[in-house]
Amino acid sequence: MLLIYLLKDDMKEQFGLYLILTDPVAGYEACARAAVDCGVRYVQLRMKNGPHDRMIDTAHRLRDITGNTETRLIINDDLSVAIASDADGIHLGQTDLSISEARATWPIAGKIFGLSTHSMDQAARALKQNPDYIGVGPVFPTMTKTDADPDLGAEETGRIIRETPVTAVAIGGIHAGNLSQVLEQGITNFCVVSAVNSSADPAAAIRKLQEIWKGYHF
Ligand code: 3NM
Repeated sequence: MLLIYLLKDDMKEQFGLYLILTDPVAGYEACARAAVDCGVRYVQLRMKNGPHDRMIDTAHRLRDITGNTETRLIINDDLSVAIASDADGIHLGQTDLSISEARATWPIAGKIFGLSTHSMDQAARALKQNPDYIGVGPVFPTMTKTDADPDLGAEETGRIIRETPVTAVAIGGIHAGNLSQVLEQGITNFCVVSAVNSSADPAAAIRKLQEIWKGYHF
């Protein structure tokens, strides 16, 4: 039994902060550079509105910044942008194309396919699609996602993530003031938008979150 749990945990990446970039006050490039400098493992480009050309252009610029670094670039939703910029992966929502469709369209070894989930049931069903990781949320109320599902709370998010045998990332309403509540549930990976994007000094905002995380993972 212990071995099964050890093997399950082996499949899970432990990286702490996963940063989504949406309209950062400091600008996309400054924010991506801060993430690279702080050793953030994942940066996702999530531009919901705006011309496709601008998204492709921004993705290319972020690719230049993250290329040959430890930081992986993930594109939200739009597979054509992920392919055009040779990103490291794509993040899909429950109503986007399926992971198997995305893998079939982008059959390059090593690309990362992530999926959002919003309940224990969705997380369990997501596993059938064999994602590289799942998002679980919203943990807390969020102003960033207008059509967010009801918040799960830290405890239920923890229960879902502990039950999930693939890498999972908690998301939604997480900031320096409540991150401890998330980490206390044994959750290792967490994602933020506004906690960093709203800061004029993204490196400082990132480091603050990383310091809190280090208090639980030394
Ligand atoms: N996805 P903030 S919540 C992009 O529940 C996103 O899947 C969510 O932004 C989900 O950190 C969310 O500013 C918004 O609350 C997260």
